[in-house]
Amino acid sequence: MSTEYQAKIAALRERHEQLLRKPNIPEEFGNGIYTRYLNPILTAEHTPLEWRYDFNEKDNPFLMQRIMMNATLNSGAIKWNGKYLLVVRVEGADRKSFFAVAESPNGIDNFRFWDEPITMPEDLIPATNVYDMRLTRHEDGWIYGLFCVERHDDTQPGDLSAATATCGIARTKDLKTWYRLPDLKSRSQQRNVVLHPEFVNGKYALYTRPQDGFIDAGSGGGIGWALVDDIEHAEVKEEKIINARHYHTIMEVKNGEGPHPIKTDFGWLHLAHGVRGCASGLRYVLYMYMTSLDDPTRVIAQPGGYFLVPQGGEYVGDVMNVAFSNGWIADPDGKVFIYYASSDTRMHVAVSSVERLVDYCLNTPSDGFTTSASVETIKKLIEKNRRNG
Ligand code: M1P
Repeated sequence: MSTEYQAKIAALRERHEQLLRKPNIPEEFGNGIYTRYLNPILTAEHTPLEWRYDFNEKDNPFLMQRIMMNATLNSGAIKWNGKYLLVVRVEGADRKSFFAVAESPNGIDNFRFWDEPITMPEDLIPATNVYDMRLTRHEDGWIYGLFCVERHDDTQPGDLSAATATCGIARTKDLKTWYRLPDLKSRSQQRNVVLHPEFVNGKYALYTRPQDGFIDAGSGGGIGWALVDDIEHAEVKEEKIINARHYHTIMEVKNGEGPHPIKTDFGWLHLAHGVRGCASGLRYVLYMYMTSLDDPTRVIAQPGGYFLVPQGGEYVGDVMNVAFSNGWIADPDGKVFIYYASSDTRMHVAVSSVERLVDYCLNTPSDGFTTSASVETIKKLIEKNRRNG
């Protein structure tokens, strides 16, 4: 290898290392609910150079990227051997998403991909695309990954963009070797399906998101709940909507469960996304709600409006105006790391605590669904502050 080529590789590696080691910085003035960190934690540029470059001078004299990466987004999250692990949706320039693990020692920076992407076994009918894994360490002893499986909708042969969304299910003990189970059977298409971490009435419990088409939630109603007898042959037989969409809210068009809920003394904490339409297209924001410990299908609190929205540069990306989360980690000391993607392009972290999130859920006014209800809520707070001097 020529000295010049060696120097070019060294410079490339040095730049990459600098990016991976860049310390993250918390925002100075947050909203009291969580603290956002200013730098994205993962971008396409964070993917290993070995995935993108052929380092053989003879074969790649111009040191070109042979395989380009487009985005790192919607990541499942889990604490594993003391490290903060994300199962990242990496998207190549060819538009195909695949899963790859990135780990950090502290959850906020220094994320590094493992050497190779995950080899996900196929179900009987191979997928065209897979994405958005939700990780659940289930009490049955397995770690499950539930994800969206996209295939062409062959009932519409003339339409090259017609697709179907199904929930893929795989499980692992080490996040390296994955065992694929049959896809979830369901009358409707499904995306954003999440496995509850505990058995409920001796059954596996799923948060579902029934949808009429690949994009349209349509008559789906909202976030559903289904009990499944056998995870190795999972089927949605009965489904009830536990968190419905509502006119003129942040989830008027669609919603979907984020990561699996966090258990607290006061109930299950849920993070979800809501979608509404506006002149510039769809706007994806995050919101929260809580369900009862006795009955995880009963919503006991739901703050009105959004919890987190894209900010500044986060608005811009492949799909503009999107905040999406399918991963968070609650540490034993109560700290919560919320991993979210902006505009289907890059990953970020915001940090909060179980205590704060419970306070947020239980004490933020709910949506009164009309302007006058919102004004009355504001006036009540003003009055309370007057009384407090
Ligand atoms: O592009 C925004 C998001 O759109 C879909 O989410 P939903 O099914 O709720 O509309 C998903 O494709 C998701 O990956 C994507 O981030």
